[in-house]
Amino acid sequence: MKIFQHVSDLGDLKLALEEAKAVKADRYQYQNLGNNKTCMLIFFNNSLRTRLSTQKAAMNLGMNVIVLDVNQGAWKLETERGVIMDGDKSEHLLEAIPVMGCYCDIIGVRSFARFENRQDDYEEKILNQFIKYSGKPVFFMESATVHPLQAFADLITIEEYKRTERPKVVLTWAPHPKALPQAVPNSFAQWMHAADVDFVITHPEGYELDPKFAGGCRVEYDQKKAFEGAQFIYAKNWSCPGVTRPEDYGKVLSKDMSWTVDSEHMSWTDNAFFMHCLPVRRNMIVSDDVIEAPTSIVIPEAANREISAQVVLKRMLESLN
Ligand code: AN0
Ligand code: CP
Repeated sequence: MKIFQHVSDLGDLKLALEEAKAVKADRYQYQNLGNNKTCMLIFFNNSLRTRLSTQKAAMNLGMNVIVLDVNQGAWKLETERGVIMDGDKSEHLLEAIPVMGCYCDIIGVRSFARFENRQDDYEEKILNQFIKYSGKPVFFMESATVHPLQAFADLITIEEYKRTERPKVVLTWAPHPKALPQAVPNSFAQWMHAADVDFVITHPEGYELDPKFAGGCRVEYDQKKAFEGAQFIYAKNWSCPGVTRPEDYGKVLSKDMSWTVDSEHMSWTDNAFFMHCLPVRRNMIVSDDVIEAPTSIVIPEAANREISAQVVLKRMLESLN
């Protein structure tokens, strides 16, 4: 595997889930696979889980790890070609990327949506430059439009906790004070559509996800109806994807607190498990009692980030020549 961006990059999803299970059962069985190989993690944005779980996964495989927070200590980077660099940016991404590629065997990059220009974000302008100019396999650690390591961990978690063969899984929008990217819901929709689950998305009008990711997924605008019979509630805020009104891209269209997942919401479900990728704002997205309930699986979900990262790194190591 040379790129990890979409669910299709894993090939057969059932096989990938079996591999995840095997890795979890003995996460040190490949501890020599990554000997003398270096994993570089580049962060343009903050992180707790991705940073720690991916380092841990790389170490389980015997890799060396280098982490760079671009905004803390590196030169300020220009990303546009043709700019006269007479401002505060000392280096261009077009030199920085191949230089980073010199020092590693595999690169992970986190670079969120900037919300300046929908087309730039949805074309994955930054990550595609890493693919083109680093000369190394690249895995996405939340880009402008996707967060595949999260979605893979989410699917592993659903597999572990499901009580029926084909559980009902609901992705629900919930309110948040600031504009957040669509990467997590985009990937979650893409992965759930590919998985063997009964998947429903619910959100206020105007929050329709891009069909590139959620095409073919069922949308139910009535949150209560969507929750009925659900075995997994996956809450997440996202800002306007700008599908129907491009001028609204990245805007907060609603802060409707009736969408906050509380115990009344959970009572509409089939005793559902509560999931969220974290970090989560309590009593905006989810009430204290729901996230603290025995049916909340946010911590095992986060724990599975180590497993999803390890499967991805293992496959990338196996395809190095
Ligand atoms: C980010 C987001 O919503 O995409 C990261 C989630 C994993 N969340 C925040 O910025 C709070
Ligand atoms: N869920 C997730 O990716 O968390 P971090 O932003 O802390 O890495």
